[in-house]
Amino acid sequence: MITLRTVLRRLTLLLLVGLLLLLLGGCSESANSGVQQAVPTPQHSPAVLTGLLPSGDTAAAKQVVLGFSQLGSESTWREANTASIREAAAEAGITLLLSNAEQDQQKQFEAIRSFIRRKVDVIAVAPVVQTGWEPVLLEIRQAGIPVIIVDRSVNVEDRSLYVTFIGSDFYQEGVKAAKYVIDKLRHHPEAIRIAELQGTVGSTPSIDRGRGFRKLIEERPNLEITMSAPADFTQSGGREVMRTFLQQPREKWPRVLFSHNDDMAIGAVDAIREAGLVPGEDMIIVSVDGTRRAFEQMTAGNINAVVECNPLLGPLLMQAVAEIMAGRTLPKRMVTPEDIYTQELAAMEVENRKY
Ligand code: GZL
Repeated sequence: MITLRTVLRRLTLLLLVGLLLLLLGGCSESANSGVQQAVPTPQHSPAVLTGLLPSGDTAAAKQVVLGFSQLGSESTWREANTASIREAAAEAGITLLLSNAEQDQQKQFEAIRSFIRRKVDVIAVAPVVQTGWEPVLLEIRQAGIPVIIVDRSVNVEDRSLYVTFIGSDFYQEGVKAAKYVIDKLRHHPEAIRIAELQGTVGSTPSIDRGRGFRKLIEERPNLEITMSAPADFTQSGGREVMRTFLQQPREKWPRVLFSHNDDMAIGAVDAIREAGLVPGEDMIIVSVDGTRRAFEQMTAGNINAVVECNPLLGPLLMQAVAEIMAGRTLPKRMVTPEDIYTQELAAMEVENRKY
């Protein structure tokens, strides 16, 4: 016969067991909510495999879509830049929507508005020129999409319109080029005329390389920039503008060429040779970028020195995207490390060039 006492004892036991189970369940729940559980990494999310997203974040990891407005395909540098970004996106498992604006800022605006309509997770922009970006950056902000500026910079009052700017220190590139020229001609006190091939007018690299170069040259009374014109960072542009420089009377011909990029310098080499001069000897040539083609020209003796400007920004860009998607902050400025190479080093380095 079951007494009341027995019933009460069994009910109490049941209650205690239920309470215990409830507490254990609650702990594992709070453990889940308090600390990210290391869930098994799904094989399809390379972002985690490449360390872009710590495994603990895989619960938050989703197929990230990056809209990238590339300014054009004007040079060897640009082609390497685009390839680096495509490869890094594929490796990171990030879906890349890439639009080539063919050096037309309006086309960049159109591409960005299409990214907004498609509600991408992050927008990256390589701005063809520095000015005119506030309106479209405000549209992106109103859409609540984070922006990364890549390669070249934008002139905006409100720097909160973008998360970070990933690119080179172009002013220092100009300074390095000038230091090379000053050192190369240190035993030449006579008046030295310098020609300058500018890049795209209004672009950060052209503005800042020119400023950095002039800062040092202006301190040397015997060095003067006597010819300067834009050639849009293209090889054909460099050849055509150098041809016009050399249509001047011979006594006005420059002794030095400072070219804002390798492609224009390589085009200028053809024009210099057509005029009966020996490039690299009759005309000292210093350029910027550090492409394999420029190293080959240095090895051949046609170009004297090249200041490196690294186009391989893909991995850094994808890391920045991953940080933003993980809710972490980034420095406003991320500068790519660079060097300068001369003819003496070119033969050893040429095979190492990745672009
Ligand atoms: C520099 C980049 C410039 C390169 C050129 O970061 O914007 O544009 O120097 C390229 O070769 O066309």
